[in-house]
Amino acid sequence: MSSSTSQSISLTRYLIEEQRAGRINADLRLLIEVVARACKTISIAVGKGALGGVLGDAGTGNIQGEAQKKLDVLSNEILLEANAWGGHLAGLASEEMDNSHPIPDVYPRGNYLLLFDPLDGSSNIDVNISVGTIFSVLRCPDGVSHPADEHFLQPGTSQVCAGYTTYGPSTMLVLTVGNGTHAFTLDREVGSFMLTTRGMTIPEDTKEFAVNMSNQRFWEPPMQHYVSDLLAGKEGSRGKDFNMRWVASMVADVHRILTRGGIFSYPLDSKCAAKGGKLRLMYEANPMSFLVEQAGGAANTGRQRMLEVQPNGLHQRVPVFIGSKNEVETAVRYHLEHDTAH
Ligand code: P6P
Repeated sequence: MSSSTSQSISLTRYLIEEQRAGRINADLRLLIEVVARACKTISIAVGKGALGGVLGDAGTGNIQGEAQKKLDVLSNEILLEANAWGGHLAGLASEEMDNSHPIPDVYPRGNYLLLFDPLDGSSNIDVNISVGTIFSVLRCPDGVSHPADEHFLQPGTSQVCAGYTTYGPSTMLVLTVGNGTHAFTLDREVGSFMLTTRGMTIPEDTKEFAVNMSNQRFWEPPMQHYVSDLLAGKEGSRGKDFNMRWVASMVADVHRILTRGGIFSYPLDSKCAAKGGKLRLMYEANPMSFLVEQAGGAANTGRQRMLEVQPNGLHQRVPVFIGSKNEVETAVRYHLEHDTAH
């Protein structure tokens, strides 16, 4: 749900105005412009589909134990190359790389750390469903010129910027630098991201939930109870009927929620509990949580505010409840009441 739309303001103008207001500096402005430009290149590659010769598996695997799609690898390379020479970064980390990478010594180094999932939801590419790029920006600790993995392990509250690009019917960049969440749509004829929603606002209540129901038998009891009450509809304790959506592409599901409300959950289940969850904290849950909180929503692990989780690993996984504030709080209450009673 948008509070206002703004015409003819490009991403560049928006960032200049944020810098003029003192909310970002020149290096962060350059970082965002560079990432946005890389996402335009990814959008072109994704948009070619079968005609681009980049569908299907790359024949390699990543640290997640997932088969990499050709577009996963290509998107990762596009973001690495785009960010190497600008002098705005000290290092970067990706879902597709085991460890973080410092900026090569041949280039100047900056004060920011960039983390990204270069192509989230890539299992959907071969069936032409929306996918996206998710990114998060942290400050490099003072005095650290060659950051290592541990320098990235900062809680989500330390983010200075977060965003995603969704490659759907239109290509959209959704961004926050801590002053609201704003949506930009790619004008393909001009090649610029144009501000189309200033101040995305998530309704505090919702009748729509997003979860992979096929995992129901593996969920913890509080999640079973919570979803059972959703499914009971107006005859049940919630007193209203709910609708369900599940794209299996976090960017698409979260974008819908930022646009019209809802709750998205990938809870603990007995299949992923040993890993801590399914979704990754540093470059999926944290950036999405920053964007959603800036739009008046909430994000939680079921037992803790997402942005306050102290990371213990670059590829750490967490359970996720994110979206309409009051619905997330309801889901968390089911978990806390269960924990108190047992
Ligand atoms: P499942 C995509 O692989 C992803 O990381 C998220 O984008 C998405 O929400 C989730 O996994 C889908 O998981 O188990 O439904 O395939």
